[in-house]
Formats: sequence, C-alpha cells, structure tokens
Amino acid sequence: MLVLGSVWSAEVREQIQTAFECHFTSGIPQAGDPEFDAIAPRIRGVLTSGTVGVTPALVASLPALEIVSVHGVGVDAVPLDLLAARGIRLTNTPDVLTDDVADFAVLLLLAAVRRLPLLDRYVRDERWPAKAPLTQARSLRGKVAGIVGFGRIGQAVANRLQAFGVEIRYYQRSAGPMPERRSESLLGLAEESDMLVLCMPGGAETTRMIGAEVVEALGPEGTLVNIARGSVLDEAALIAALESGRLGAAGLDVFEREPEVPAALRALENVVLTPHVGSFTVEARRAMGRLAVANLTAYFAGQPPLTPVV
Ligand code: 8YV
Repeated sequence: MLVLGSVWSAEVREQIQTAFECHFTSGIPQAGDPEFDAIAPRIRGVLTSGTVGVTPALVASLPALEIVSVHGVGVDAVPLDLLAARGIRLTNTPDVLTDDVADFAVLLLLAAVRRLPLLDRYVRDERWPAKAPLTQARSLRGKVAGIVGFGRIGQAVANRLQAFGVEIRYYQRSAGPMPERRSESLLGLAEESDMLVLCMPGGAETTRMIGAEVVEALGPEGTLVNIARGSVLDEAALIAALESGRLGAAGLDVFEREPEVPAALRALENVVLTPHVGSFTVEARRAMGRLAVANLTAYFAGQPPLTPVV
C-alpha cells in the first residue's frame, strides 16, 4: 500500500499498517527514485488525501495498482479516465463530512456578511474605547441564497440557511430535488440571489465556472462563499470585483493555488479567508480516516468497497 499526504492520524496509520505493508510519503513519489522504483511494482493500493490525489504519471508507474482510496469527497485530483481505462477502483468518503462542511459554509457566510474579522480586529486594536466609526452590517433574514451544486453538501447548507429565514434557490446542470427552486441558468441564479454558496465538485466540468459576469451579478451588496474548490472560480475576477466594490464580500476556504493565497486577497477587508478546513474536525476526520481504510480492507478481503466512486 502506498500512503500519500500528511493528513493521517495515529489511528489511521495504525489501522493501515496492521492490514497492509505500507510505504508512506507526503508528496507524490517519482519514478527514477531508487527507493520508489524498488517497491512500485508491488503496490496494489493507494491511500491518498483529497488534495494530493494521484497523478497520471504515478498511476503509470504502478503496474499492479488495483484501487485508489481518497480521504475526502472530492476526487478532482484523480485522473478518472485513466483509472477507468485500467479498471482501477476508486473510493471516497462521502456523507461523514457533510454536516461539518455545511456548518462551515454557514459560518463563512455569517462571518462575511456580519464582517466578523473586522469586528475582532476593532476590539483587539482598541478602537472601541476610541469610539472609532463602525458601519452596520446587513441581516440574513429575508435574503436569497443561491446554492451552486445541490448535492449532499449543497442541500445540507440549504437546510441550515432556511432556519435563518433565508430563501433558497439553486443551480446545477442536472435535475435535482425541489425543482421549483432550481434556476434556469447560473447567471440567472446570481441575479436573483443576495448570496452565492459554491458547493459543486471540482474538475474539468466546473473549472472557472464562476467568472466576472456571475460575480458582478451578485452586486455591491452581494456575498460569495466558496467551500468547493479554488478551481471553480476565476480568482483574479473575484479579486477585481471585491477591490472595486462591484462585489460586497466573500468567504473563501479554498483557493486556486493552495496553500498560496494571493497578496491582493489577503489585503482586502471584505473577505474572510480560511485554509481549506471545511471537514477539519476531530469527528469528521476520524470518520473519513476510518472509511478510507475500510474501503481498502473490504476490497482486499474480496468484498465490494463501502463507498465506491467507480
Ligand atoms: C480535505 C476535501 O481537504 O473532502 C474533500 O473533498 O476537500 C477535504 O475534506 C481533504 O480531502 C482531506 O484529505
């Protein structure tokens, strides 16, 4: 078993090492490295994080590979066609992270709308006793939230926001539940929404799906939240809109080139920035780790994986 990435808890390490002969590496190993070349022909499974995934070159250098287990719901860092062409199984860890990721989306939305970082700094910088001016924020009640990608996480975000008195609309290419709430187009959704929450999967189909037009349709009072993938939006267009006030605010947990976040974004007051931590709770990560290992043990015991992607 090849174990990639640096997200593994002591529990996962122990479980995987008890079941398999393991080779741990934080990055993607390269063919030509003598240590890797010595074990590559015998690797039958890969356990990897959602962000590290596997590269086409790595898959090509593992002739005996049968299964890739992703610790995360997103499989955009995995070359799906290549795996399918070789009949390599792929599993992920859906459901067990849905609630925590949805909670985090709401947290980012509230923090951006009510401008939490600004208020925190106001107190720390002792601007309160100095009676420095503060502008009132806007309320959520009565506003419209547009959810892009109405899958498990998108629907969980919608359920939470309804409790805040927010009207829900959504957009995704395929039909979904509550068809009366589905907008005809992404631009149409942005035009009728005060807030946009991005919950769609990453990958080729959604790359830069959110461009300047959609961002600006939200408007100067609008808020955009991204808990999906940095790849789904045009980061430069977002920055330009936030700088000029054509978009009101943003809450971002994911970025185009993680872990790098553009200085222009870091300099803005109307954004809340977090380091890709939607599922980063003890409970979600424990459940994800267990499920990622369980998929491998089931498969190698001759049983169907628990949560197969393909
Ligand atoms: C993690 C994620 O960042 O589930 C996903 O798709 O983005 C996150 O849960 C990552 O996958 C942890 O390995």
